[in-house]
Amino acid sequence: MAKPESTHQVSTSPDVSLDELQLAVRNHSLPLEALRYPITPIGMHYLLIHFDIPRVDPSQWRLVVGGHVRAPLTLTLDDVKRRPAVTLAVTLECAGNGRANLSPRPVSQPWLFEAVGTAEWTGTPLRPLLEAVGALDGAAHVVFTGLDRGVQGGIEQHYERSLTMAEATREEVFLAYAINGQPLPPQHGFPLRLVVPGWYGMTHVKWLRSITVVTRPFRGYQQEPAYHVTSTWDELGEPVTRMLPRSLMVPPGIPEFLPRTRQLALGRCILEGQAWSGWGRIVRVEVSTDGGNAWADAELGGDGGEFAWQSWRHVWDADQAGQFELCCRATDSAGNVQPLSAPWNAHGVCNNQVQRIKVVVAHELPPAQAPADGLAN
Ligand SMILES: Nc1nc2c(c(=O)[nH]1)N[C@H]1C(S)=C(S)[C@@H](COP(=O)(O)O)O[C@H]1N2
Ligand SMILES: [Mo]
Repeated sequence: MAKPESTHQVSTSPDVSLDELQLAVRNHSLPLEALRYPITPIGMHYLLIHFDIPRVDPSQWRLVVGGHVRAPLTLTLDDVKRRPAVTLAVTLECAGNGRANLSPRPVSQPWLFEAVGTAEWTGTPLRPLLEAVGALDGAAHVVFTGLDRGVQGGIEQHYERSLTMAEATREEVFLAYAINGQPLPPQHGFPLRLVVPGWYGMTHVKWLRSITVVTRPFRGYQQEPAYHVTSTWDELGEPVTRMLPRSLMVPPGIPEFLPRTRQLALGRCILEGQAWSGWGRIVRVEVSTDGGNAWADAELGGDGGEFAWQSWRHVWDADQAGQFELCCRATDSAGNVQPLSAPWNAHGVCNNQVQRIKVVVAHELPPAQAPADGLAN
């Protein structure tokens, strides 16, 4: 196996490098206060783009569905839109979410906790399309290729990933051309992207140009060695698939500009957030106000749908002044519980360790500067 070059780095420095910052300013995360929306407004959804965002002329664009099939198809965007449509709320989370909390830090996009979003995607189911082209005997995998190109690990490539035929033909898998009722914006994969509910973000290939049925496992860079959980660069490890359970909290109170410590006045405080898992439903969310020693059950909110995050809330009686560390942790119906700290791995993926929020509770908030318009809020 060729060793990846550009990603074969870790940093022991607590500070991110300018190289990491270049990625971080291109690929933004969800502002945590956006957890208040069951469906993330488009510009608040996280973004991850490995190379450049392709500019696509929809009149020239085609989707080629072929490979080891009886009747390959070339579709225009209108052809895709004329097919049966589905709309589904799906939570997407980058597999590298949490990477920057690892030590040493694998050098890549330095996510903290918030590389997530939930959108209402509209598109056409994949299975009927695969049935229409008719996979031939021996067809075992489906490769999804994006229009975007670049160099990663010393290898020039299109962004592409595969699924087994069994995964690709699951009912909930579809090709999306709209998000929250709008055509996909360029950054989310215009004109068409794959959506594989429950799976980590790298699976949802954007700017699709082809879907190719193959007989052998696909070994392109983004499939292998990327997106594997391994503690050494010499072993491939286990492939990253579905999202591990995670819960996130809206930071309460008001932030200090830097370092974003929260300030809160004494009294009743509603802690709220969202939780999700690709392995089953969220059955429990617990909250701690002492850094993870004592836990209390949060109340689970309404059903956001099988593949969308679930809201939760908990009333905290902040009746003591002082410093607190708030945490929350989710448990899914498969019995997976979010860990307080997750084992280190070389690519910095699947780190679902609990979020920690520092809060200072004071008898009163520092005196507010009166708004210039004189209107008190
Ligand atoms: N073609 C293409 N598809 C891609 C990517 C990419 O760089 N190119 N990034 C992947 C990764 S790693 C993630 S986490 C998600 C992010 O999707 P979003 O930017 O729409 O939130 O897209 C995935 N699909
Ligand atoms: Mo990602």
